[in-house]
Amino acid sequence: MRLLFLFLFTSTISFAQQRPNIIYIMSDDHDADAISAYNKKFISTPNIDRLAKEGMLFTKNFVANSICGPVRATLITGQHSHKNGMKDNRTRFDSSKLTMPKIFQQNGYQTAIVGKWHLQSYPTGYDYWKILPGQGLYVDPRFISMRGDTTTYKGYATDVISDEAIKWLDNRDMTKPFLLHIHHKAPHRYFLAPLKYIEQYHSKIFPEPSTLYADTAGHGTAWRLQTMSILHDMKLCSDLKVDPKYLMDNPALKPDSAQIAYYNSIFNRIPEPERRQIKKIYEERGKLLQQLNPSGKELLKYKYQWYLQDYMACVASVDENVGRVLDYLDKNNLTKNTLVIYTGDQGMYLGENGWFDKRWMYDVSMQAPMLMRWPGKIKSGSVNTNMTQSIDYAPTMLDAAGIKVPDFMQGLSLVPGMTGKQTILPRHNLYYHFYEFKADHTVLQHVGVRGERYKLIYFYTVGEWELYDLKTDPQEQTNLIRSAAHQKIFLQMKQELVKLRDKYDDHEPAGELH
Ligand code: SGN
Ligand code: CA
Repeated sequence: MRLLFLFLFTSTISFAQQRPNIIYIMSDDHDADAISAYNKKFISTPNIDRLAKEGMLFTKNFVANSICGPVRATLITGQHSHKNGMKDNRTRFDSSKLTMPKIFQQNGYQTAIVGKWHLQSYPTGYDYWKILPGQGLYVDPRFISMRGDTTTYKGYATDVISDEAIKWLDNRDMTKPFLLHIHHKAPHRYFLAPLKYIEQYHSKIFPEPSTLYADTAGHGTAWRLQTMSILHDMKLCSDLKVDPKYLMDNPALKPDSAQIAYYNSIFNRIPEPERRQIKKIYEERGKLLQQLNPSGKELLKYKYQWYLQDYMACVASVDENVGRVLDYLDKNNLTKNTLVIYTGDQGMYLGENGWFDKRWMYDVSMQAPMLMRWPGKIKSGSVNTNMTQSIDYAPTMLDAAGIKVPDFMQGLSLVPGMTGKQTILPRHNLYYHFYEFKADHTVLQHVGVRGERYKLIYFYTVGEWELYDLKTDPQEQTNLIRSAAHQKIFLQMKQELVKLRDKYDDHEPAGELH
């Protein structure tokens, strides 16, 4: 009897070991340019880069609706927003839906999520969860636990999320394979890093994008309506931590009471002595503004540098914490049988067009970083240049675990491409639909299609089309919609768009696209 039990026990373990574990790490607003495996000009991220070195870098990974909650709903459903219902950040995700983590559970996996959730309803399908309420806090973050209570944890968000994820790994049921989601808050706005990284980054000078000083003249209504300009919309006191006292006598820069309150709420959470030390570093910014009183382009020049200094300092901490998780896998003999995926929820403007934030179908915000490591399955140092999309995440994870991908999922499994069995994905155009206009940064609703060479966008509430040639104009500055030479391409792309809308069953806005 004991022998039989031992046999059953060990065979359960070996069966469990055959099925891979999956760790999916997603940071908030982490642009590919802020990962050195993609771009070495801004920051060195040796730990995230390890995934590319030992695995695969996806150079053309895109989202379907460049905004937080919707990407997260797509992650767990494998569906476009109109199908999973989560069209914008204000929607409440219907947690009774069948989702990817639920299917993992049904197939004997242990499932867990720690960090940012942002779907308004509580997670389902996870055996364990600990989530940040809403956007969460950088310092001493609060977490909602499965019991429904909210507890404050001492420390910096990225460290605490990793601590909690590692704690879960330590206490998990070792007989089952696992699916673990680690969702960081950083480097989301208001870009607050730990002291050691603020010290490292506050004096760095970053290269300016060639479109930093671009203006909206000659562009469409959507460009005119957006409120995501670093010069006009990024806040000195909250986003860039300038002490209000340096701005009070300056009529052009004087903060309102809400900004002063925001500044105080950020700094009041930082414990001493760090608070004093961090304030001291940021004093340089206030003094500079007081002495030089820059405006227009000159002010933008400074704001851009300060934005990148703070953003990259947050990324440095994310990278350190990815390293901690990879070390844990090494030390616990888990590296070989674990598929590790790193993504950001979408791209992020780092000064291109003079902007911050995301939302647009332009490549800067539609592209999301994606790196994967799966020893023995993915060849180290490989690069995947197929156009992949957020609808593919769930099918890929299920397929990697040998679980059938349900028909309701709209994406493709990337496993054949990851394991060298397929070089070209059987899909040549990506569909995109953004909805959240009347909220932050006022980017108009749009639908569109991205092909390998051309991109067509339709801002349907104002009836304006944009067509870009991604080969000759990768920064998407010249709208070719009125170019006589491009009318044939316009019609072809329009047909592709109609086809994709049929394929994915999206009928909003109703009627023909004129
Ligand atoms: C907050 C930010 C916005 C950001 C949204 C959505 N403003 O409202 O800049 O676009 O979140 O971000 S802030 O003043 O509160 O920082 S998302 O990543 O959750 O989609
Ligand atoms: Ca985000």
